[in-house]
Amino acid sequence: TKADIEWFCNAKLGLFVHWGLYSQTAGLWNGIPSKGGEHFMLYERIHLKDYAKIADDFNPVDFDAERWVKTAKAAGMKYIVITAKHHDGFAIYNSKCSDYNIVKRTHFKRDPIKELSVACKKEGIKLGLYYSLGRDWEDPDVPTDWPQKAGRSNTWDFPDEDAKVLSRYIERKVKPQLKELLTNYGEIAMLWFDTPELVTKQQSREIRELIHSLQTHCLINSRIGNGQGDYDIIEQQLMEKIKRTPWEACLTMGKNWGNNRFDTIYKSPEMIIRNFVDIVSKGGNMLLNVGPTGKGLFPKESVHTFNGLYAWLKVNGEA
Ligand code: FUL
Repeated sequence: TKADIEWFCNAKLGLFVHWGLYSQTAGLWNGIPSKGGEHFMLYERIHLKDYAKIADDFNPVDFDAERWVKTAKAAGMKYIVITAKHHDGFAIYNSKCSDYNIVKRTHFKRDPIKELSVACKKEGIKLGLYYSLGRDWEDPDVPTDWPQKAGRSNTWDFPDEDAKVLSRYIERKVKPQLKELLTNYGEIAMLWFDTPELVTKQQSREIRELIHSLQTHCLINSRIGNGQGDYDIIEQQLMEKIKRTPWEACLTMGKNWGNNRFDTIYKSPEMIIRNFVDIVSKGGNMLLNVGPTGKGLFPKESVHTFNGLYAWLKVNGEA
């Protein structure tokens, strides 16, 4: 309803967090710079059994949910959206319906989404979850639409495209995982979906209904597909024409979304602030991305930007 989206229309600024197995390798695979950032499993056609081994080393002992949330809050952010599951299919929460997750596969064994939900509640920050809908490189049932749309699915472990049935993946993994995410972590402010191209209108509708049957006030971004979202997304292109409001522009500070040691050029705090002013003046929110390291820390370049953002907001009465 209109009332549900009101907080979002006034939020202006949120923190996007891309964090997963790709944060551990951070651009290096077998000692060689890999192609593709958080998409490197796809770009390098890495077999699932090899990619899954990253979990043996992924032990983010420095992860401190409260510190993350406080940093975001101090920089004027009103909400956080974190990758519960990115395209690689690996969940960074305790999932009962897929063992391919941080609690079952890593020595870390903790549930970051749980810890973040507690910290967000304490600090009065809203928590949203990114969920890769149309891409999942762990699942054998996601068709690729090859060659027009390369990369949607894992064609190297699961080459038989004719055998793939998207609805099987949706019923087996997507819906059960969404149920978990909307049941086990208190109030979820929004679900941030991605890559819905092959999802049918019926499927988008069913997913929307499922979400609202569990949490009536949960917002949904437009990438649930088929016009079933509550707000529009603009990714990295700031001057694009806005089709409708409410809307949100998401941008990275570097080049990739996930932490990458070869990301050397970061947008300056000034550039981020200029973008922020531009977005907000057109009625949007800025969802600014950070890619924490494999140890669970925000890169120093990002912290520098947060500080700059905070200083500007303070001077201008926004913080
Ligand atoms: C894109 C993804 O492919 C990127 O990895 C990132 O998550 C961005 C926000 O959305 O579609």
